[in-house]
Amino acid sequence: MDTAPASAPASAPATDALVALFRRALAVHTAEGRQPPARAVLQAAAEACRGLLAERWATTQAKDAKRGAGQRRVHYLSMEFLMGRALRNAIAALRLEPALKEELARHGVSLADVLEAEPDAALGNGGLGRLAACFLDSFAELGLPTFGYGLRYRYGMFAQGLQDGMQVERPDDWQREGTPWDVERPGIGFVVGFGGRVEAEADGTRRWLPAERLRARAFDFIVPAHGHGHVATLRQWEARAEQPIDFAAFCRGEHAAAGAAQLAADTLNWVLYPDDSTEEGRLLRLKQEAFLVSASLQDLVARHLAEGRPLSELGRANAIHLNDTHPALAPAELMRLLLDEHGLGWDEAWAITRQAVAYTNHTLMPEALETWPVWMFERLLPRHLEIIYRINHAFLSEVRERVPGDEALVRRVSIIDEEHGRRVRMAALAVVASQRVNGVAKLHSQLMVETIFADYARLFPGRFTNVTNGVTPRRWLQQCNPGLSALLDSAIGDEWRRDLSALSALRGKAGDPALGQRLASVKRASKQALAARIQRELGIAVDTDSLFDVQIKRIHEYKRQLLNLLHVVHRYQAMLANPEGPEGRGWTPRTVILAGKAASAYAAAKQIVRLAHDIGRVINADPRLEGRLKLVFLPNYGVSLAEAIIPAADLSEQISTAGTEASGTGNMKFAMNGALTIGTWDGATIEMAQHIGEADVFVFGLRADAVATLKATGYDPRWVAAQQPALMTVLEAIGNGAFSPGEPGRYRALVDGLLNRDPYLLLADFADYVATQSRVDALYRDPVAWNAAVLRNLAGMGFFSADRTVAEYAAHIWSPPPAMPPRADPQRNA
Ligand code: 26V
Repeated sequence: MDTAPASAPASAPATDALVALFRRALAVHTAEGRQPPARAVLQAAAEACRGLLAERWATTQAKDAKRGAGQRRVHYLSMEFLMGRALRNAIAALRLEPALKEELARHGVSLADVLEAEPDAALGNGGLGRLAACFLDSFAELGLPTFGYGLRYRYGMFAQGLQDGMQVERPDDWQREGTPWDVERPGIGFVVGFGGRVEAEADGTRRWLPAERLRARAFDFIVPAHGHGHVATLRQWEARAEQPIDFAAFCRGEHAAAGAAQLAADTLNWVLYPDDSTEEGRLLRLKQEAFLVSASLQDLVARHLAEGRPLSELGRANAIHLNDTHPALAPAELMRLLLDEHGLGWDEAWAITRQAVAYTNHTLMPEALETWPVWMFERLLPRHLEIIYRINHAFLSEVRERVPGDEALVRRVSIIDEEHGRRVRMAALAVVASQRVNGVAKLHSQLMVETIFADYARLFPGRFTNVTNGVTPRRWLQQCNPGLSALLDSAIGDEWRRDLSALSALRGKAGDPALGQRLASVKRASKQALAARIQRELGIAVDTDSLFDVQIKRIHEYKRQLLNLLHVVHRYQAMLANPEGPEGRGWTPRTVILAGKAASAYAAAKQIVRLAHDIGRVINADPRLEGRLKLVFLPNYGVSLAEAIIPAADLSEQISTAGTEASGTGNMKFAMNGALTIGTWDGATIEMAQHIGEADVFVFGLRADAVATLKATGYDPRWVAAQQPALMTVLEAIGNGAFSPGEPGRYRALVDGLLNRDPYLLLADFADYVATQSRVDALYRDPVAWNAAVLRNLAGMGFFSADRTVAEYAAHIWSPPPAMPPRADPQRNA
């Protein structure tokens, strides 16, 4: 891997030049004599940074274009990039903070207010999108030749409001006041077709005549490295109609009809997929995926040719990475470009495609495995469907040859599912076309080849591998937690800022009580800041000496926010029944903090949000608790809210049913910020425990093999509950309306669902969870021991840097394949 810097961080004269640029921009955006509004300052700062970033972008591109045979350019295709805010990262990377602060002081503006004025770029749902954003940061840091490719959604992930505790979704109009970071690329645009028909030419080649043609326009977001001048690019596509206005119709006075084509194009860009509950919604989603893939691959091919490289080298010089199956049309589109636009033969085109493509799976949830009805392909992507049929035909012939006589196997692995009304299985296409397929944590990668991809793993054993996730320590430690970062610098030096594995030096110092005390005071300051925010936004007073117990992530049944709530209700009941606490030792005060969005069509998840609110309302107002238990649901979870919450957490809840959470990445962010983890033996939490030492992680519950056995042998949740009076009391209170007195039956169905089915085994894990929470209480009462455990946690977190993750991808997945054997391939495309 080449990590040679293109240039150093902004030098002193460069900083002066940036400040001058900033002043000029600010003068333009500010009315004479007035204090500039935070938004104008943000705009000016972004403009100043953007100039330097654009220069670095040009230098980076020139260098990457000349890369040798040992290095490929990586194209990371993702429907989601959860970038969050950009200003703090940019000024950290450009070492601009001191100069900017000084400049702002002259205007009486605080940098903190300016940072808060920036809207989040929330173009993602959750972990998968945030991982893509962390990877961009590491792409830049490692100096890899890369392009991230996504869509420029007009509205991001919906904004979550709470009305009477119920989630309401509002559009996230994040571009309302412009997007100061985007660099428009006027020269770059591609036509993407949809629908129409395919004709056979006289020479046997196929010609696609699309009915609709959209133009993809490029907007670049530039991601700086922190240690040097290399940058990464996130190129996001926006759709425009080829003919934005039907002029004749307009002149006839048919104004709406005149704009219909542009409206159709706009619709494609409007929203990030919030749910899949309607057929129109699903069609639009498929169209978005095809648009992303086609524009990105046309861009790739054009750049490859512009670099003066032959098409035969395309797969060796370029990697195409599929972030889950959402861009899994890529192999079909690349085949189409190579066959129909560039005249290659099938075998050569397929060899190139196979060399280039790799795929990461991010979930084993069966409902998340994308399939599309064949009729949708016929309607939108007829040429791609032909190509997929031919890929499938060749693949199934190979299967029949290698495993003769097993037609059941053929049906199971076919890219076309014939049993549910003919559907295209996108994961099958991705697996068949990929050089490598990886999971995102060891357990997940193992379960992946044992369950959803078992047949493919037997057919292609060398294809499957694991790369455990990581997060960028720049955003998730240095920037969100300057207090802890300064403490680390003074305790072990600042090498950890360049190489996170240097955190291991803390292990030898974990027993130092003075260091523990300094750690505790850093934590206290973060908790005070969060408490002030909770007071301001929700009017709830929380005790900053209480244990901050945090679960923040998408709301989903498998993540078991409901198990957390069962514990809260149990604790509430136990505190009332026994005010002196277990064995008269008193109750360890706790503030339980939840945040997360429920998919808009996911009724069960929305009920959990409402229940959290209802329980909080009762508990927070009960004077008998004397403030020793609070439950807070912070609305509108997103990257920036996470950056504020995580440094303040004492305890991180990672309590998914074992075997369901592919990796988790929040778990890593918490541990890097000095929280201890209570968690199941699931996802990357397992590897965290192994790196930290199992004694310093609160592990509980059934493991994945026990979960599978219990389910296979017959799980009876009602029987489990009947054995545990304390659990029964919790369920009865919720089910009988103790937290919803105005509507006692509100949670009856939810409780019945647990007693009758409980597919995520909450009741089976309840007792161990509660017992483990008591162990947490006990350790918290001993600050010296707690702080030592926190330090040992930090010491073990070096492995979970996205820099390590991306370096593993570069070494094992994106390394150049051997040269292709020369092939005589007279066959043209067919
Ligand atoms: C989920 C949803 C839910 C709402 C509707 C739209 C939509 C679209 C896509 C998905 C896919 C979820 C896949 C995902 O985010 N997986 C997460 O990936 C993380 C990064 O690898 C990993 O840490 C998490 O464990 C895994 O859940």
